[in-house]
Amino acid sequence: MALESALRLDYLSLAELAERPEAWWQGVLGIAAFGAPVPTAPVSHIPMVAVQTAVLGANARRYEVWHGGERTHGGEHGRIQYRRAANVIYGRLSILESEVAAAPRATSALQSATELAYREIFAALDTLRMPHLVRVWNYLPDINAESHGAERYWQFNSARQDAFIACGRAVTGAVPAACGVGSPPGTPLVIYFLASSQAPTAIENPRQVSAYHYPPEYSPRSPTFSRACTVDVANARTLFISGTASILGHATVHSGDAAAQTRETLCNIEALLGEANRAVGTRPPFARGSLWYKAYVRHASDLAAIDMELRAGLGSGAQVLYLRTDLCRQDLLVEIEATGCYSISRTP
Ligand code: 3EB
Repeated sequence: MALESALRLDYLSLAELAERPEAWWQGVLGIAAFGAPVPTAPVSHIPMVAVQTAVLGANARRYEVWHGGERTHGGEHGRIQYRRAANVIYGRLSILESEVAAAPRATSALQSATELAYREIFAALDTLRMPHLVRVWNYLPDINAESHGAERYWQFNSARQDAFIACGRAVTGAVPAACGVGSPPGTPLVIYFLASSQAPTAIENPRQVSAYHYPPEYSPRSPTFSRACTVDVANARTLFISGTASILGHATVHSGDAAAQTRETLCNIEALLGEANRAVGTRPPFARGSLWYKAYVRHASDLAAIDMELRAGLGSGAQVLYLRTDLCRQDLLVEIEATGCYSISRTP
C-alpha cells in the first residue's frame, strides 16, 4: 500500500483501523475517539484523544484520524502529547479539574485547568517551532453548569483569553478556528489541536459579528476564535470552519426549532465557504459536498430533523459525524463544524 503524500482527514471505524498496515500507522498524526475506546496502535507516540461524548445514529466511524501523508515523529512536552510532519503538528492534552487547585484569584478549578492547558500548549508550540495554532477542539465538562457566579463556558472564555495574552498571542484577528462544546460532568477538560510553522489566514463571516467582538451579555470576556481559517500544510490546502450555529449578528435565531437552526447554520457555513474561496482562490474551490462535518446535537430527539436538513443541504456524499453534546448557549440546539483538506498535487 503506497503512502498518501498529503495531509488528510478520515472518519474510520475500529475495524478499518485494524486493517491498516504498520506503514500507514507511521504516518498517523493523531486520533480522536468519540464515545469509544482508543485503538491500540502498532506505532508508539501517536496522540490518542478519548472524547466521552456519545455518537448519535448508527455510525461505526467514530474515529477522527489525521494522517500526515509521510512519516511522522511524536513526543511529549509537559502534558502535551504530539506528533508532527513537515510543517504541521497535532497535539492533545487532558486535565481533570481535581488535579489542579483553583489559584487564589481565579474563580474556579476549571479556570485554572484551562489557563494551565493553554499555557502548556503555547509553551510546547514555541519550543517545537510551530507557533501558529490553526484549529482547536475544546471539550468542556458540564459546560452550562454555573459556579462562582458564572457559567462554566464563561469561566473557560476568560481563562483562554488570559493565556493567549500571557503567551503573547493575538486575541482578535489572527486567532485560531475552534469549537467549544460540552462533555459529561466529572470527565477531564480535553483539548486537541493542529498547529503549524505557517501562519493561517483567518476568515470571518459577513453575516455574524466576530466572536472576539461579541458583546458581554454572552460571556463577560469574548471567546477567542475565528469563524474559519485556511492554511497550506503538508501538501494539502486545508479549511477549518469553526463550530457554527444559528447565530445572526450576535443573536441566536430560531430558538426551539432544530430544523430551522440547522438551515441557518448551513447558510453561515455557505457564507464562510464563499469568503474562504475568495481569500485563497482555490481550484477547485472548497465545496460543501466534499467536506468533513461534525454536528453537535443538544437533544438526541432532534437527530432525525437535523439529519434531514443536512442531507438536503450537503448531499449524500458528505461525511457527517453526529455527537450528543451540550452547547455554549442554552438556546442553541445544534452546532456544526466543517473541515476541508485538498491535496495539492506536486506534479501538474
Ligand atoms: C458561536 O458562534 C457558537 O468558544 O471556541 C462556536 C465555536 C462557539 C467556538 C469557542 C464557541 C466556540 O458563538 C459558539
